[in-house]
Amino acid sequence: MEKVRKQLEQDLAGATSAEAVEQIRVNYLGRKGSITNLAKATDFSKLTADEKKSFGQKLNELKSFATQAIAAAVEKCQAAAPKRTASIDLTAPGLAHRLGSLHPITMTQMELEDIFQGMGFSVLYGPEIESEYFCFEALNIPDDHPARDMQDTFWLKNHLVMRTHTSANQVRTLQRFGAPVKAIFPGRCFRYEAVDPSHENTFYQCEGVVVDRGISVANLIAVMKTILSEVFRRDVTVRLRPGFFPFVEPGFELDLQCLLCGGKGCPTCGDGWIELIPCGLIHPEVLRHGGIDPKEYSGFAFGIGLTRLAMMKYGIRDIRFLNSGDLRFNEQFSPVF
Ligand code: FA5
Repeated sequence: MEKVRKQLEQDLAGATSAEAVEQIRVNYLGRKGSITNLAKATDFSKLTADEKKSFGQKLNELKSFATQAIAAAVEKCQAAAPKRTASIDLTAPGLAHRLGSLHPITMTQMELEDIFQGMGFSVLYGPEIESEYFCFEALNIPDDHPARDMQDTFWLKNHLVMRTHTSANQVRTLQRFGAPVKAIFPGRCFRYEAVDPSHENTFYQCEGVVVDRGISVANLIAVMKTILSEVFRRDVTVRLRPGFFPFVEPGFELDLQCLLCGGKGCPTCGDGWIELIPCGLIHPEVLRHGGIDPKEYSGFAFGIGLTRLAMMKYGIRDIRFLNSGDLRFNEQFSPVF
């Protein structure tokens, strides 16, 4: 045991790395190590009881000496090892976090809200699931009216519908705020549509109403012109033609010359024109449903095709991209935050 102990001390004195000390530990205390072997190589049957006891004690002392000496040697080696330099490169570019981006429809809606608020309009939001009354009846579209076929939609129980147009919010607004009132209500609409490059079953409109004394078509056209020049910030060509909607009289269709093909005609617009903003003077019957006296007040209403406006503004040729949920598409339009 004395020999083994001396040899161990010598070995440890010569070890200069933690790895070397580990090898020494295996050599002495491992399964086949010299200290372990001491017990195996001893024929205990030849020893007296006292000798066995004394041998056992000494062997235990040697083991604990070896364990402590090895631990101390490891510590010494670690302390002597050169300090690791920091592995952080402070000049390396940071990790980019994907923060997300705004959808082109959201950006267009936010921009419209901003512009209209600047002109003194309130921004209101109506329910997407609507009563038949607000979606049709209050807008002069009775049950058997052909206009209902033009806006076929998804019906729910209890005569509720997925609203086909944001016009559903017109009479809600008139009833709630009375006259005078100036408000827009952007939002999602739903129709049972054959989907193509310019028609979706789920799309956005931005409705607006202005009711006051002496409101005329001239006011309507002035507001529409201002909106278009603010949104596009360049000259765009529009045309105004008569349009029929049971809730306005007279009614107009304001079309935008397609900005994708310059009016030549393309798969998105067909004939070079995009139907963008139907509008007109609010029908007296609608004012009455809103609790407003048509002899005292008049007003105009418009329903901007917000999704199509976004397509024109951002040069999107197919409406189906907008609901695709494809981030590669969405991220092209949003500013970096
Ligand atoms: C209406 O929805 C009327 N409520 C608009 C209105 C408001 C008229 C106030 C008068 C006064 P229309 O069905 O034409 O009208 O739709 C209005 C606009 O929404 C269209 O010009 C078009 O730009 C857009 N739009 C309509 N259907 C779809 C569709 N399936 N996909 C994408 N955009 C659509």
